[in-house]
Amino acid sequence: MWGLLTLTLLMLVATACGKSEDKKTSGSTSDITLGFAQVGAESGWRTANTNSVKDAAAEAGFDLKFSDAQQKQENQIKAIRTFIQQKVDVIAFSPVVESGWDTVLKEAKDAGIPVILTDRAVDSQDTSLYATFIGSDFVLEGKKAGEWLADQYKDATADVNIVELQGTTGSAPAIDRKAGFEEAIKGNSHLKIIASQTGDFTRAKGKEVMQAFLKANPKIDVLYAHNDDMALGAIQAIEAAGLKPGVDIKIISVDAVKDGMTAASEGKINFIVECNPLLGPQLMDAVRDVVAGKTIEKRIVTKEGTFTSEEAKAALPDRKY
Ligand code: GZL
Repeated sequence: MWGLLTLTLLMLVATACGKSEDKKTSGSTSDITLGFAQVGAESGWRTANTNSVKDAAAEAGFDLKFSDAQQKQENQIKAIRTFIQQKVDVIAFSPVVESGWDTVLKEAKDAGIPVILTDRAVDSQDTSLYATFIGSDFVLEGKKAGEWLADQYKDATADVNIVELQGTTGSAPAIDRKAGFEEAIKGNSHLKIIASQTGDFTRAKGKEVMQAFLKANPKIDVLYAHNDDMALGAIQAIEAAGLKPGVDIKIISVDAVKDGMTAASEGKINFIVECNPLLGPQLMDAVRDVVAGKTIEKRIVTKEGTFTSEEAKAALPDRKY
């Protein structure tokens, strides 16, 4: 009897010691290598997001391998494959578009490397392909934008012509911000989206598409831009056309980065929905937990608010990005 008990105890200790050799369960974080495949550097939001990831990885003492995909899915897939060859401990990325990830995510899974999604989601049906998604609720962001507009025009008796600058085609924020906005305004038949086109989240494209909107539509009352950078580009086009942004054309935007908040404080943007880019600390906590073998929430939502022009003016001095 005692012999069996002793043998069992010895086996338990051996197993524990054996496991402690494997850093994946020992919880030691000093030698964690994280591969991060970033979308690109298309906007002020993206720059703030990249800085947050890099600063938090340095703070955590992780070895960060970082790649910038210049908004191309094939570059992100290449980076993920490189991380797999390098046998990193965890892979994290912000998928530039929702679809086309199953194959490379299966390769990571087969290599035993956990994947964390940050900022944008994928449409993979197999949720075992990633440990968690850390980021905003984009449908809610679109709803907040639409609800503000619906309230502004609740007593409208004539049509209100809206033009929409969409984010990158096929990306989760573009799909969901559009859906949330349309849901929120559908109760008022006067609110009409008369033109909607992608500005790819960039200032240059936002300006170009807004110039085309202005040429094709004699009466534009409202611009809904899926991010501040496109709104700022559109403002240049609106002013070049001799119109006053925020007055002749009401502007609603998403992100609340410093340049957007500055435009809002000047009354050029009327309402901004915040989208928090500072995901670095939450990501490193998730990396630590995954390496330690802990189970984590499948969805970690970031907290964020909204700003009218007045609120943006008050908040601007304290903004971190
Ligand atoms: C949203 C993020 C979007 C921002 C844009 O989480 O993916 O991409 O709204 C950025 O500014 O380019």
